[in-house]
Amino acid sequence: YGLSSEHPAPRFFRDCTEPKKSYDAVIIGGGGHGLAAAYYLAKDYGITNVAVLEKGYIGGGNTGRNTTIVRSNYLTPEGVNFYDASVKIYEDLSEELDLNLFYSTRGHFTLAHTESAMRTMRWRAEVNKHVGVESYVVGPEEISKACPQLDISCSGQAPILGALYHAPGSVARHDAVAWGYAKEADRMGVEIFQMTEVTGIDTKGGKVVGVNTSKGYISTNRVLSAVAGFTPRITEMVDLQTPIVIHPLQACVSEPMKPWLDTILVSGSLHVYVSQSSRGELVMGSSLDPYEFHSTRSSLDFVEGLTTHITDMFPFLSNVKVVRQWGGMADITPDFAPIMGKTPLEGFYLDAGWGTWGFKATPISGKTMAETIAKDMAPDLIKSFRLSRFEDYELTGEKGAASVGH
Ligand code: FAD
Ligand code: PYC
Repeated sequence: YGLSSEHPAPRFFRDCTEPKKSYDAVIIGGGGHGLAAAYYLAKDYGITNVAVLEKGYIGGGNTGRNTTIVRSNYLTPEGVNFYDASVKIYEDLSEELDLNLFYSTRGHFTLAHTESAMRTMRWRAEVNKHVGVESYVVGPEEISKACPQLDISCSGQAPILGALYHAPGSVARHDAVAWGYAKEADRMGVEIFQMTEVTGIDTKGGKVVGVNTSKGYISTNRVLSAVAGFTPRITEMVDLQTPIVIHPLQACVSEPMKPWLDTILVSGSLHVYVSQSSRGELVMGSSLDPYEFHSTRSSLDFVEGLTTHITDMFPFLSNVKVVRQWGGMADITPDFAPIMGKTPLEGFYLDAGWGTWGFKATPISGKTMAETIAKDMAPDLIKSFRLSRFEDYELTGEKGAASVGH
């Protein structure tokens, strides 16, 4: 890009408005996953005649609503391997995308307040160690050393017995991840269309042949759906059944404070988690709302429940203000693992079921979905996430590692 008035330098990516008549691949959804898939299609496979169609603005879905925890301390060896591959990409991603993602390794504690929770922590620690990921069980003294501000008795409500400590646990600037992938995909020729909604998928003889959009018809024989909480609306367009249900997940931030919280803390029993962002806000969330609901509204009930438990852990925060709260639409699967790969419809690829856990997977999901599209075959790393596992009764049970309560 030049800097002349005819070719002004774009801030991050070109402002594409009129889609072409046809593309080699169309990606529905300009969240982190769709943009990462576009980036790796271009970078790893030289497939650049690609359109990313986003009905709102890029990163405006769950990517820009999440609480940015990146970790690989999962429960199944398949899950640990997959998320570990993502953590490894994240560690060098600012350099790769030439954009500061504020990736910050903090160490992640999953607190256990009961003996049964301790058992799950030991189980996860052993699976993690077996796969080569740095996680181990620690006692209250080690937790206090890492976070002296934490009341280990939780105001007498639920004394902490120990925790799963995961050294690589990190946080990042969520929307920068979407911007970085968009910027680099655009540089390689991918076209990104904001305010462009896919309204239908055209098929012929069991194959994808195009998409209808708010900006007209586009022909293509490869379509990736990467729309998280909107997945049922897209799968409905091609009569594809999945077991995904949508539940709201809410979060909030406090007013900014000087840095004091170095670690990421999660309490499954109190249903809360907290970290401090690079601009000083406490980033906090709790469990899924217990009902199916397609909405991004946030509630008083949420923030009251959350702050009650956060002040059990940190009584001195009782006068600190919550300054923003919001909701996202989490696409939940029965086994709390994603759905990735090919589908029975030729040329229709699915990246979904990211529920409350997909931000950390953005790089590796992009990379593996790009490979699936380029080769029309899913790599081994994501085979246990295939859609057909539900009819084969071969679930990949990750509920015990899902972080927030369910
Ligand atoms: P999205 O970012 O939602 O992008 C999908 C895009 O598709 C949207 O921008 C949407 O507008 C677009 N779209 C939908 N339908 C259409 C259409 N018909 N046409 C065109 N565009 C369309 N995960 C973690 O790993 N760590 C966390 O700490 C964490 N915390 C979370 C906290 C909250 C409050 C929430 C809600 C989620 C959290 N998650 C977390 C989960 C994570 O946010 C998601 O799994 C992840 O962001 C999904 O990314 P995505 O790119 O697939 O989807
Ligand atoms: O997956 O670590 C996670 C997470 C934390 C909060 C929501 N998801």
